[in-house]
Amino acid sequence: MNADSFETVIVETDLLILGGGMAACGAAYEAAHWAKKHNQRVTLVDKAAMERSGAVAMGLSAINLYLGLKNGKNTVEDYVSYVKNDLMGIARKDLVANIARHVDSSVHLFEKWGLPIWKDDDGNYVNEGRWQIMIHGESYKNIVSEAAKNALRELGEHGSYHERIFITEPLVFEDRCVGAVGFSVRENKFYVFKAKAVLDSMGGAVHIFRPRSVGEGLGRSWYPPFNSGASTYFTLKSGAEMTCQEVRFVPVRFKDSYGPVGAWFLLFKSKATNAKGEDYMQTRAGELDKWAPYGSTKPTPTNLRNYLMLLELEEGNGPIFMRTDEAIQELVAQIPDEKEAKRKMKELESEAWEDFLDMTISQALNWASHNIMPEETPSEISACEPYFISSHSGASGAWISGPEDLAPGEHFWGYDNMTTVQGLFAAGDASGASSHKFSSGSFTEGRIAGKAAIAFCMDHPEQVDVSDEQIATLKEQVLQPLKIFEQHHGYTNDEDVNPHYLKPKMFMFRLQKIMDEYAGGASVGFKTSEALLTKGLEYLQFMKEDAEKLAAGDLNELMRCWENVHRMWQAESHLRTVLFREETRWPGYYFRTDHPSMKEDWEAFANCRWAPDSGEWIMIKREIL
Ligand code: SFD
Ligand code: AMP
Repeated sequence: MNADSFETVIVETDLLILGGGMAACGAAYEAAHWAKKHNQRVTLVDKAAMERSGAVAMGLSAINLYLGLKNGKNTVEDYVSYVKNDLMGIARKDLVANIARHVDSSVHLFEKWGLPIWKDDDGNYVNEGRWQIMIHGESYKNIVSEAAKNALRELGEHGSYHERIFITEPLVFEDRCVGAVGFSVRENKFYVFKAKAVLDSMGGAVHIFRPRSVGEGLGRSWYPPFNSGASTYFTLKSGAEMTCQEVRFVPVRFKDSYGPVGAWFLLFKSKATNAKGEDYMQTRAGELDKWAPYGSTKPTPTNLRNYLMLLELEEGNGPIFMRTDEAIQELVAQIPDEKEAKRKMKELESEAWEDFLDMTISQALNWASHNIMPEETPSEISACEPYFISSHSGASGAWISGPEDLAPGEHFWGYDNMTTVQGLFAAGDASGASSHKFSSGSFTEGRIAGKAAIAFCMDHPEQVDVSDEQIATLKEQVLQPLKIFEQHHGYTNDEDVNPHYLKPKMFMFRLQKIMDEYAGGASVGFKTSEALLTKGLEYLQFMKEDAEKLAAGDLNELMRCWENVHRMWQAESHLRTVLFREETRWPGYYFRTDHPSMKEDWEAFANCRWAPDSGEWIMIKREIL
């Protein structure tokens, strides 16, 4: 493929939304409303097709953030303290509260657009847990993306969405983000998007750590393989400050096919036990005292639930089982009438299968192929490899401005959700320290950011132009892997093995090996130390040098090259921040063997910034306000 044949396409807009997931859809929906009023243009760019892109591609079986404020059962404050406890004290209260106070209205919109939400006999939503409601959500993403597209269509020539364009680099001019560049994954086209404000909402990251699924299972993971660290790369390369880069998420899932556990624990009230049938949440409750004050909060923080399970495995008490059989039997036993009990059994069975069919279909296939009937057989669960997803129970992302009415002075700098770089906004998995926003909260945060970004466009009407020279350099850089391949591929018989270059797949394997073995991946029981991290960073520097030699034989491989460069930056910010925080605060996510307990002086945010001028990494400790 000839890199010189690429056409350059320039798109000018006011607000540029990067990504087409939950946050991006929320942003498009809200921004379109304000853009129409103020005659602004909105452009959205997704690497995939919006109707099935991002984490919600397969659908979801619950909406994990709904307060039901109208019913008066919960308050925003309740939610904020739940999130803060779950993250062992590390959360931005202003950001969490801002999402929580607006999220219900987003859920009501989803229902209006056609999302079927479970209802009880009185017409109320069926809660899975205190904050979660059940949905028939196989088509969740189709429904939400259609609404976002319609909102953009309503803007006529001022609104557009571009699919299958992979965003690679930010356009930065004098400390302001003024657009992005990328390429089509279907045609030989290099894209330049020039904008007044840019919203980074390209999700979190997977396949940075070596997955448990290797060999025949390669590519299977809990988190969607399409999200590969673009959000973090984009904000880092723009020079923005990042937060909580050490706070990865290790979900516990049904083993090997990554089926979710929430419905089992919360809706079906199931227990997880070791192989001897002991409920480790009971037998190991004493361990929680070591993690005071968070160990004693209810519910037990996610990472501590993981930790108790990991201790069982360390002592050789595996496998760990989700006791689906006991849970179903117990629910049925509560019904005295035999006929009614039979009906209930059928209902529970169908709900159990739907939970997987709505969002992790392969888990249903796994059950079917192993002759598992959940009402009769328990299933193995296990801790997955780590992911970066701040909208769930992780927290990594950009350090952003809070809302003026809630944020303490230092946490407000003009526009909700703006990063420390002018004109660059972040939402969903791209923004940090506001965990547990989930699908509904990410959409809501997108709305908040979209509205603020339009306000920024109004206040900064000047169109900052980027020089042709800068664009030409970026084009050269982005297409370089194609050139390298073209130049050298004839040198060997096997195009994948060549002394002049390396292919993205091998590059990814190397990154995963470093992260797994040195940064506390699944194969080493999530343990690491200063000595290991320092060695890991050393190896990562070699990788950075070798990244110059990445080669791509076609457009798909070009995308893979850049995905892995993005992953590498996410990995580096993670390694550096785990090293910076000299304590263990989330033992079920990672454990620093050289600093095995929580320290009072680390009840703080660990932030970092990569300085574009000098290439230096700056580590910053910030107070929790
Ligand atoms: O329970 C580029 N989540 C769940 N949330 C719920 O509310 N209920 C559930 O039931 C959930 N479950 C769940 C969840 C996640 C996953 C992976 C599973 C199960 C298996 C969490 C939500 O899904 C999550 O919070 C939101 O989706 C986050 O929204 P956002 O917008 O931050 O990310 P996204 O939706 O993944 O979208 C990312 C977009 O970016 C695009 N993209 N575009 C251009 N250029 C690039 N270089 C790009 N890189 C990525 C993507 O294509 C996508 O459009 S439960 O099991 O936890
Ligand atoms: P999951 O399926 O693990 O992604 O969980 C879905 C939702 O249920 C999230 O809001 C989790 O925080 C919550 N959750 C899962 N397991 C538990 C548990 N054992 N106790 C409390 N909350 C849980």
